[in-house]
Amino acid sequence: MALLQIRHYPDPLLKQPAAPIEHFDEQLRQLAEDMAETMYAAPGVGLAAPQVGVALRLAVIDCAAKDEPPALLVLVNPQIVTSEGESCEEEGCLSVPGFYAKVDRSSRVRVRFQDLDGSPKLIEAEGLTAIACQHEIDHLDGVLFVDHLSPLKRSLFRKKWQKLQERQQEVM
Ligand code: K1U
Ligand code: ZN
Repeated sequence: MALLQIRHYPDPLLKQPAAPIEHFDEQLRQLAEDMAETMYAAPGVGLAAPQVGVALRLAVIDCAAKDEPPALLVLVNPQIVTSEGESCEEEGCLSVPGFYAKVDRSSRVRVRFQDLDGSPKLIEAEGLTAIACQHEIDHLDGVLFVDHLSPLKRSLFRKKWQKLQERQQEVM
């Protein structure tokens, strides 16, 4: 097991659509395991492979509450097949640390994916798990949550991000 380095905005890999996974081998299993460890350590409720520098369609999600047992979902080649309802909740992103914003999403989704053996699966998700599925699948398509913001909010984000970077340069 290993902790992986999480890439931050504006890393170009975060803007690149990831490639479908075709080989269900030990290397894929190891990547999924390392991504789960990295997500739990961050801590986060999801992580997509491009965030750790791997342009493949793999994501891990665990939205279990602290007092519940872990409920790890490993999604290989996930696709949203149906979306229903509306939600507008505050989101953050491990690749955009320190910035949070409300994002319009569907409140319920059905996601088709493959497991680590390549077997097809279907889940129905709502609440935080539905939001995490949409957030992580966006990462696989090269989309960040800030891309969903209005032009005005996005320009405020860019200014705030620049200031954060400048402040970080000052303390280094
Ligand atoms: O992909 C990522 O950047 C991880 C991100 C996913 C996310 C899913 C749903 C809503 C917002 C963000 C995170 O996990 S950000 C951290 C986070 O939301 C969290 C961390 C600890 C406990 C609970 C939530
Ligand atoms: Zn994210």
